[in-house]
Amino acid sequence: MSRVTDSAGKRKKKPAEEADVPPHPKEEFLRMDRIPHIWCPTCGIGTSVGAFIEGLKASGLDRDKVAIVSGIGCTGRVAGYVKLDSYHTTHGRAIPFAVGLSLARPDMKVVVYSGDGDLISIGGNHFIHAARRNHNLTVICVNNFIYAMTGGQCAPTTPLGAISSTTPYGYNEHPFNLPYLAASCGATYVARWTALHVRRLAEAVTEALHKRGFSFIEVICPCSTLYARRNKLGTGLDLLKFYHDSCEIRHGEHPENVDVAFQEKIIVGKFIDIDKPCYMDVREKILKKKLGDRYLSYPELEHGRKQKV
Ligand SMILES: Cc1ncc(C[n+]2csc(CCOP(=O)(O)OP(=O)(O)O)c2C)c(N)n1
Ligand code: SF4
Repeated sequence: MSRVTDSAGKRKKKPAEEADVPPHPKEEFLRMDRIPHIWCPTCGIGTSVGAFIEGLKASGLDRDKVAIVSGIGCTGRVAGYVKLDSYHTTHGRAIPFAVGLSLARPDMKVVVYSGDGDLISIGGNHFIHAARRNHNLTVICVNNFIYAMTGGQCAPTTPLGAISSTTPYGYNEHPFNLPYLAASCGATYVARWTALHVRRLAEAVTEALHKRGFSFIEVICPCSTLYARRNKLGTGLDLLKFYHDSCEIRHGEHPENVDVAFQEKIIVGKFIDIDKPCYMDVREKILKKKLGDRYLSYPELEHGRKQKV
């Protein structure tokens, strides 16, 4: 880095803005004033965000019509770093915030980006009902198998036998299979990739963003600091090598068959892609039938074309 001299003649670092560093390739999509981020070296969350941005770009969606909502956790930081309309909500409540936003602004695509603890543990009930109602949301769940931000406690996704701060002898509960959970609750698009599969993940993001209804992507990501270290799995890079050697792509596989076991084969791919009317469409059809002309759809309310009855 080039240097300048201060009033005392001492050499000092140039301010970051003036330094001769090339701009970040994704600068346009990031809140650079919040960078550097908090994530540890070789954590997979940032890689997933890179793929998300690529998928968003490829979708061609107007960025003013896309919002991003996160809960609390290491992954919960994502909404604050991505330059969209962003909401950093309370732990486990990303989905209800997103549902409210999506109902109030059906012209927007709302993305929920959060951790497995946030979405499936404390937020589990919201998750299953949003999928059942087929709300028009894209939910991206970074599954690092633990509650990372709070010190690596076990989560409902921790593989049987894995060590966490609260299960020092190994996790002894059966974890959720997230694609199976999402699909059985009614999700219309379900895929799983890892932080290694950046191009496939970006493609999945594009597809999910174009889906009308509840689309779900699980991204298996290394938590190098807590999960990998405690389980003696090396660094995040070692986990990427493990994904490389142990992932099998099986598009169309029944989600029932994609359980994750500790350090065993991981089935990835697009498992579900179906069409089903989303919550707003069903609601509109029923209300129109019942209320006839008295029913005001969202654009009619917005532009005040009719008087409210
Ligand atoms: C109501 C509430 N309960 C508990 C917490 C503490 N808490 C903050 S983040 C977190 C877990 C985060 O785990 P996860 O969602 O998997 O995200 P990660 O940090 O692994 O990315 C917990 C339990 C909180 N902030 N609020
Ligand atoms: S604690 Fe784990 S999940 Fe959190 S930033 Fe560090 S590596 Fe990533």
